[in-house]
Amino acid sequence: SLTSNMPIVDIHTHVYPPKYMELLRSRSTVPYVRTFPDAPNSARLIILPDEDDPSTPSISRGRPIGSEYYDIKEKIAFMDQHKIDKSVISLANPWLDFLPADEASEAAQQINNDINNQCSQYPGRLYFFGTLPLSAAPSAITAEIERLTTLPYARGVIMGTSGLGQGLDDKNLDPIYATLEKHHQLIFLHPHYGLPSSVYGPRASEYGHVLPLALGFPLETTIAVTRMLLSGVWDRFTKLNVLLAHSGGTLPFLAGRIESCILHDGYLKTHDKTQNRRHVWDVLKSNVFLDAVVYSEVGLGAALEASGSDRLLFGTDHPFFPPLEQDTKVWHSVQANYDAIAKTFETEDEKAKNVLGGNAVRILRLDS
Ligand code: 5CU
Repeated sequence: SLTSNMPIVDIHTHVYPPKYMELLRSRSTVPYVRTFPDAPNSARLIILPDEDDPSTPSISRGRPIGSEYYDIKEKIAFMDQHKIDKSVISLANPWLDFLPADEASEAAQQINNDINNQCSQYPGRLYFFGTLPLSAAPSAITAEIERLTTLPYARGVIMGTSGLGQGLDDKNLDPIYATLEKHHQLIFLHPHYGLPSSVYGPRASEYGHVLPLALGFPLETTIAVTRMLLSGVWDRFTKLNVLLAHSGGTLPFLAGRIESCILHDGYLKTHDKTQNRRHVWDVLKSNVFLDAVVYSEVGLGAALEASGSDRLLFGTDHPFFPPLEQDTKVWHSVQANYDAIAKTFETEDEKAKNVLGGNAVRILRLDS
């Protein structure tokens, strides 16, 4: 808490700063923000690829969006309520993935300046992961990475899994990975696109957002990272650091199976792709950081085993997953992550403190 010597740091906490809200409000295709005639006073945020079905009643389309998404005072109030000393805020999905190439660079600059400005209002309490203009030319993307190093509160970048449009195993990303590696800027890798909606079956609309959020998101992350591994990203960029959302999706749990499938793959063997490669276990312990946003000590245990307690970082996912009951002050989603850490490190106070904040301060240089 604010009084103990080790701060509590939330590294998974989102904002839509004013410039991005302007953009969302100006649009009528996903992603967008709008009100519907039957509820003119409550705006809805429509961001996921399958949320825009016109047959869905407007009161359940997307999710409600209020000032907790863009008013930085509300972020600070949430932090105070939950005993969080520092937050590393990031633009929420889908970032700028959808913008035409000629608009992306300027939008990224404005949004990064906007968020840096939000941080500057609370020195020492707020830092941020920047946004990249991924639809622009690679030179524009690397220019923004370089520019971010001059913004005092920037501590890395947030990215989805689409990369330049073809995923994170795309060789055309090499200059971007090289620039990030050179400047010691980590990638906060976060899902957005999920899985094709056909996997959820014909009754998917009866299940709210559970299947895409609980399973689509983590599997998307797992697949993206496995593609990076298979394409040799970490063989070429041995110092490239990635912070994986939601405790790595299912990567810690499935790492053994991934290694076994590589070992038994005849195609990879005949194409000489299994020699001199770095193993997923090595990458998990050298290049990967995992957030502790998994809501249970079972998942946290897998993350801990895979990457070690010095690579786990507390997060909340605020302002997503608010309590559905009115007037609940402490969010269940946040408490579940606190409880999982407390149970996992019941007898290891130092490690608990590091996961809650010490690791973030060290890895993201939050004391400077
Ligand atoms: O509830 C959701 O849709 C989301 C989302 O889109 N992004 C996120 O980070 N958490 C929850």
